[in-house]
Amino acid sequence: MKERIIQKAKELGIEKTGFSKNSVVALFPYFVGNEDGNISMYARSIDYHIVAEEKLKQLAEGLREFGAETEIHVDKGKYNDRQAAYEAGLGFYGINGMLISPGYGSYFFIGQIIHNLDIEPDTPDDRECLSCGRCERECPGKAISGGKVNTDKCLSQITQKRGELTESEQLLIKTKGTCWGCDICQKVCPHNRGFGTTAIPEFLQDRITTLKAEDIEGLSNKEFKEKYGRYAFSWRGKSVILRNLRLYEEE
Ligand code: B12
Repeated sequence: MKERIIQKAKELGIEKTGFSKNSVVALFPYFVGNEDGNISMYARSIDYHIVAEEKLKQLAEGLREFGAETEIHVDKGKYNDRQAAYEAGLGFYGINGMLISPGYGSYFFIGQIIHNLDIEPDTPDDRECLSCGRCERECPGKAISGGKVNTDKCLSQITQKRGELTESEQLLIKTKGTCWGCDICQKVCPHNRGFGTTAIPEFLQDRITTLKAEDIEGLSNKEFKEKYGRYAFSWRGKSVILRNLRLYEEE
């Protein structure tokens, strides 16, 4: 059964599939090479929720042929996607909190199909992070320490926060020039070297790498959703991104 599921996943363009206790876990690599921009790399193409859910829907049909009940989850609050992928043998933890998978580094999304079939789980990958400490040293908010990420200090989290930012938070956005997310702990990571670009076509198309305040300030919320609603940077709405852009465009 495992082999048939893995084979079906491959036909759908999913190269890495693993099995945790109650889910089929799939990885969706998104690295497209080095490009400049002020949007984090994960949010530059059509939203990964849409892309992964579509592929997992088709894979779930295959599981239902074995009589399974299935539920698809990509990035949903109560499910720990990294833990599921770790248990399914698809990667190991970096000290930056990221799950790292040989061949993809940490530039991949994780999706799961929860099911009720009796499938033997895979074994976790016992490789380890080099623990070189570059991510700790280079993290703009000094959020990484002792293999844990303090999310309050994580720049990705700060760019996504609603409302008023503290002065030090504003300074971080200003100096790093990001309007959404942060890639620094991944960019400096030696595990993220020496592999090719993603083969998932949706991640290569319609890319937006940079936003300017003038692109969005004249738009109503509805127009913003119409123009950018298919991108993962849009879920917080227009005002959060505009606030971030204005912080460093004012200079
Ligand atoms: C909330 C959230 C955020 C928050 C908080 C992140 C955080 N570090 O907790 C914010 C907005 C900051 C964020 C940022 C990012 N996120 Co996010 N996020 C999530 C979400 C929705 C939940 C994460 C969570 O709270 N998990 C619960 C905690 C307890 O688990 P954890 O984060 O894995 O931390 C534990 C492990 O690291 C474990 N651990 C550490 N070392 C070891 C070693 C061993 C051996 C073991 C067993 C365990 C272990 O200990 C930690 C505490 O228990 C998940 C999707 C999901 N539903 O799982 C995506 C997810 C984790 N995010 C993802 C991504 C891509 C990002 C960003 C790269 C986006 C960006 N470029 O800005 C950054 C990365 C920041 C970072 N260094 O972690 C991907 C990660 C893919 C990957 N390769 O790891 C996920 C899985 C989404 C997805 N489905 O693809 N994220």
